[in-house]
Amino acid sequence: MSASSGRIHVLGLGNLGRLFAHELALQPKPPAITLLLHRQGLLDEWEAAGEKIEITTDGVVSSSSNYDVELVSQTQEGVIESLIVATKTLNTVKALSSVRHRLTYNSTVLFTQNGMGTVEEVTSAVFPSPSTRPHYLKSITSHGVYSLGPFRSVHAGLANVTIGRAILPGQSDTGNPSKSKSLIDRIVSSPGLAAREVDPQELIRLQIEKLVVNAMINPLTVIFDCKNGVLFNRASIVYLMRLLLAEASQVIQSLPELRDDPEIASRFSTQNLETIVLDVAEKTAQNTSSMLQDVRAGRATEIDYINGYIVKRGKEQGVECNMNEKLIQLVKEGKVIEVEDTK
Ligand code: KPL
Repeated sequence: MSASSGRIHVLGLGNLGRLFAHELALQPKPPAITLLLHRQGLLDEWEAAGEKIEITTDGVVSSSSNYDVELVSQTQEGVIESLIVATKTLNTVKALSSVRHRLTYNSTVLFTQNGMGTVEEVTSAVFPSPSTRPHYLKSITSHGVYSLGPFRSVHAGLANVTIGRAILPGQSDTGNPSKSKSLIDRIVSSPGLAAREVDPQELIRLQIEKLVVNAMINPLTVIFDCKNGVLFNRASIVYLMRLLLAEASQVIQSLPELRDDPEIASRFSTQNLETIVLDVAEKTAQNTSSMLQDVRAGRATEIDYINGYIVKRGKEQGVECNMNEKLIQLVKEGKVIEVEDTK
């Protein structure tokens, strides 16, 4: 058996991929890091950027440069031990398919995406067989990062990362969990990420909370075309959010993976979820939500993995989600609604 090298590969070099790679590279004894670039144009941009990642925090620019880079191809060889996947939700299956042949039962894959359902989708499309499926980790990130151009980002909202083992609904661990410790330790010991590890059940609860926050703030900022902080100053939008939240709360409380959880009724009550959503909207008042940024840039949104996930799981459990379905439709139709009333 070959000895572990500790090398970390990063797939997806948008804001989150840059932040993770950069913070890992700034450790006093950094791991070897390989950036996986999925097209030639990105390699050209990497060279034009001086072969470094630049992150600006509070006006201070820091750069990191000791990376190896590889252009992803089906002929590229070498087992990938630890992979951080930071691609957009919609591109994850395609991106992972391109490195599938380099991942084994002993590899660890960390999913960093927003929304839910990607891990299940990747499992059926890329790793259908449990005997060759890598071990999965999932992280939830509340850092605010936006792009200044290729390989240059601003780390605006200093926040945190939560990481843990991702267990598929109704299943036990995938792959070999004993191999993931070194990646978790690396993430948790990067000061700029402010990361902590939680157990799989708490990870599910936190993922669902984040899903609900994104399912309320993101699409509502799209249809009302406003920043996060303005949204809930309007009584009619608060009312709308309560209807959406009531559906989400009912779906969550019916989920088999949470049904026996003693914390479920209090933690996922409509009232508690509302408190969490309003708190995040206030803390990120100056943000343009990621979904509104996508819409403005003409990109596809992740709504199918956010409100779409709530609707899908609702259908499985016999809970109707008409309001969330309507909201998805409005976002997809690109409708912007004007409101004038205030609280
Ligand atoms: O995660 C976010 C997003 O925009 O995707 C929130 C929390 C809504 C902050 O903008």
